[in-house]
Amino acid sequence: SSLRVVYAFAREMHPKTTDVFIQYGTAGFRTKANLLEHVVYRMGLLAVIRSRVKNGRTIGIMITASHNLEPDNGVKLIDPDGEMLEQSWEDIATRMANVSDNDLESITGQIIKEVNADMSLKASVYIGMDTRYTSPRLAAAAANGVIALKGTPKEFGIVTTPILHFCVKCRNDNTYGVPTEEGYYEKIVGSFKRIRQKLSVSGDYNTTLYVDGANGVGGKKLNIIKKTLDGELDLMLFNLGGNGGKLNLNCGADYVKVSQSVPVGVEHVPYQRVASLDGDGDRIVYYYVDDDKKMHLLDGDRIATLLASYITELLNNCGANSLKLGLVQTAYANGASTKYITEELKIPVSCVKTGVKNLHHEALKYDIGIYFEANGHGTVVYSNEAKNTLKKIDEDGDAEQRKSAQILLDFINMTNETVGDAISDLFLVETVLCARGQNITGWETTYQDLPCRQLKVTVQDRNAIQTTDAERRCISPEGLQERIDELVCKVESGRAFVRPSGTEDIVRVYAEGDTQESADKLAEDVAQAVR
Ligand code: NG1
Ligand code: ZN
Repeated sequence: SSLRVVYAFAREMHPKTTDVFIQYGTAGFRTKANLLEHVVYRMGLLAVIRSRVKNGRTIGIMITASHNLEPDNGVKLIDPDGEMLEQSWEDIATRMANVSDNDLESITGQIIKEVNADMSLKASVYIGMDTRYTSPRLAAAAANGVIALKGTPKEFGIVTTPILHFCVKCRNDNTYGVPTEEGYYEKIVGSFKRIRQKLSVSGDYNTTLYVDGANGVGGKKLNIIKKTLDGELDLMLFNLGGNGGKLNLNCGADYVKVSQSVPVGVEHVPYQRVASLDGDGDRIVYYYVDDDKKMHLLDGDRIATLLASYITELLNNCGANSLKLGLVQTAYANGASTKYITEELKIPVSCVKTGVKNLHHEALKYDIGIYFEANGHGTVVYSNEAKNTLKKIDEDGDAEQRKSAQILLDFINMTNETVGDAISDLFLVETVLCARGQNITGWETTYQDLPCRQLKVTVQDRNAIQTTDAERRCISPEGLQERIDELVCKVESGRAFVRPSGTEDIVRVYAEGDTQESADKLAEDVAQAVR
């Protein structure tokens, strides 16, 4: 049969060359790039099966290892609404990835039966990749997998992860936009320009923004966008991948956030705001350096509170107070941000387990759900109810109400609701700062972060650590939580937790305290307790 040929082809073209077990984790499969070719080929097969289970709707495959260094790569699947792959399929993906070449045919057949896929249907798969030199080869393997099961691949070449999510969503729901890179610019950047025409640049806001592109795809795309801007924003782009700059090496959002220091490759002018992106353009943090060259970080929590307060203001102005707005964070959210949201903004906040899919799904429970990881991955999602309410106000409201409703509708259009998106988030932040006539220090004064520290600990078996309460407490190994409690007690405003990473073979330690010294010491003491 033709399937026979397919599997023979797999063995020859994309053979499994390793016996190391690989798991579909929080960010799909991620490991050294040279161990991934067979995995990606098989994800091509699986994407076709998934597309058929979804009645021929388009599925996405993104080749990226995000903020990891150049030698790594990864692959993740995108579901029809532009969301992360449904959780129950993660195990199926893991089975597909680990089966031997000899058993690939029978396991694939078994899975097709289990998920009840009608293999006579059409199947459509969108494939995108980041700038890694190993990505084109992997994207080709994915396309081969799609073709093998008679699906139709469409390759987008080098795109940010959120651009691919956006295109998948648009292909399956044409009310959302046009499923091309240009369609993305048209919607996101077009809305930004439209809003700018309604606002005036005033107060302390300055249109100059520096950007650290992490030597990845996000900076490259901003370079395209930059040429279409008309003075609304003056982008000064750094770390675009030229001049020997290495992807994510001592630069990018993850580096800035975790090391709490400025990236290499960026010119630093005191008080100039800088946006730092990660390697695949789905995370963003802001920072500036002061006169003493001290870095001030405005992370994902800070972006979330900025957006939440602005949206709340617009909702009040247009009289749409019945819409329920909520914020979603993880245990990594700075305690000061949670306090500010609850006590000052008086917005409900929930805490979920690390991993974008968890945040996204929790956010969908609100009419307007704002979710951000402290590391800068996040977005806002709006229910149909919210969108319809605002459209109605735009038609029936008084002049003041209509004005706010229109700004909010543009704000929604500027948002990539499918997933956290550095480019979209950048335009959202710039819009709020402009609307408020605020500079980065003005934004910073809303609350003061508690000093914090993140550490990585290498252990024999990271899964020996099991957690509960949205990862804020651990239930095994025995005695560890008691020890952490003892250490936390000794620190003013102390908080600490540990959890196994879903993307690296390490345990992550997080600690907060009233001073940097106490946070550092608490993190070190907890790390010691884990070792
Ligand atoms: P792990 O390695 O599970 O901590 C990291 C990030 C997540 C998420 C994923 C996917 C932290 C502490 N963790 O997960 O928030 O972004 O990568 O990229 O930042
Ligand atoms: Zn990323």
